[in-house]
Amino acid sequence: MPAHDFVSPDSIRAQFSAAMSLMYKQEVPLYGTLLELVSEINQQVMAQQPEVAEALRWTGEIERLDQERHGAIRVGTAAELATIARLFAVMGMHPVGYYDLSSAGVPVHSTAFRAVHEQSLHISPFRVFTSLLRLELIDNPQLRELAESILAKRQIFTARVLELIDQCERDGGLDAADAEAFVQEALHTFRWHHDATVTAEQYQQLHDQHRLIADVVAFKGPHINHLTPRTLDIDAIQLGMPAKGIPPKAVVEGPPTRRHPILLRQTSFKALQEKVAFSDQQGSHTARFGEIEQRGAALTPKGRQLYDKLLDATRAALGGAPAEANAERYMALLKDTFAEFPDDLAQMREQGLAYFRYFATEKGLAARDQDDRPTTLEGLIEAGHVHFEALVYEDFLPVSAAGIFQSNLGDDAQAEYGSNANRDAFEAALGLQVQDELALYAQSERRSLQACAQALNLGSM
Ligand code: OOG
Ligand code: NI
Repeated sequence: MPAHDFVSPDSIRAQFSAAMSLMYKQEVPLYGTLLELVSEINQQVMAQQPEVAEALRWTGEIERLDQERHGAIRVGTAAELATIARLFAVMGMHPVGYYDLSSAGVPVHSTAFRAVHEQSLHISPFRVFTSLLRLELIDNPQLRELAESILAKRQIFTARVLELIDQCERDGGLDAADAEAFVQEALHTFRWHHDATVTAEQYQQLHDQHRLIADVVAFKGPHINHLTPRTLDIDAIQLGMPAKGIPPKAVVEGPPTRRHPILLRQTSFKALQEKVAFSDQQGSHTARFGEIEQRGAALTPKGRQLYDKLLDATRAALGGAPAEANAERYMALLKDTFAEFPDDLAQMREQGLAYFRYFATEKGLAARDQDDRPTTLEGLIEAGHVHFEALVYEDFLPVSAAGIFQSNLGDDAQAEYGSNANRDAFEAALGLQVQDELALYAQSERRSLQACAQALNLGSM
């Protein structure tokens, strides 16, 4: 088959993201309600704050906003993770970043599968936060063995999707019919299964060790546990949720409200209780929930250090993890502490706190052949020949992720695993190295500068 008949991985990802959203709407109707709320609020923000719409137009994010979402899954074995990586690769999604959640009492480590180039992200920014269960952290040998033997027996991929992955790797792509079949077949891996693979008693044993272990081990596959749309105003969402019959978690994770958002702010609502059929009797399980997020500027190592320092200081001042009882105090402390982080794009740029994208303006293009035009980046910006916008953060935050896990596992599910980051073990299971998100942002920034230089007829900037 000639290569030109292949569907691009970006297009397969866009199809898959749409199919996943449709499936999740059917499985979890509240997700549909949430999408409506998010779309209402996004329209409102763009109408009331034209500068926000303008910034999104510069970066092109306005075109991806409505289809922007991330999902999350939890797999049980190294082999499952390695095959998931191959499945996502068909859709141009690659593992970016390593997240250790053991230090937050969750026995998993994770990566985010996503597109890595800004042009691909523009077509479909769909990402999946993917966690691998760490049975080695469970100090109950019998239970560990039980879990391992149950996991060893399951096959979370259809035979057809495995064939299509092989075929794609062998031929270098999939044609339209195969791509469509791939999307439908891949969806099966992420579906909710009403039938559990264990008895009610086994479920209880796994659950008593950690709720998350039951969620990963007791079912036929890694059901998608949430699908998260992107809002332009998470405070409005948090306020608007109860009126729509959606009870939010106590606090919004991440940085406080700002004029120029940074990184990622997230809130979620509690898991659904779902009826399940154990192999011997009926029962129920809570796994799936809803989440909403607001994305802002990707921070440089220096900006990220400042963010981490201010978040730590907030938590130290609070004297514990934020929860229902101290939510108001936490949000107030967060706001005060973060006053140290400049809320101005020009300052953030001058201080090297965030990554940016640069654009040649009409004025710059009109002046590109004049001898006396400025030629340095600073000069061009000052003269209005170059415009800049923050580069949007495409990744996740470990402290926020832990907060999302915890709120849905119940505050009683706190466990202690110490800090057990083991990126090498994760990459060995994955069969690949995870990419460094900071390098990706830096490359993206550099490409935008090169494009500017070219458009303005300058050798470099
Ligand atoms: C993943 C939780 C983390 C996020 O957005 O930070 C997450 C999970 O519960 O499996 O999705
Ligand atoms: Ni999430």
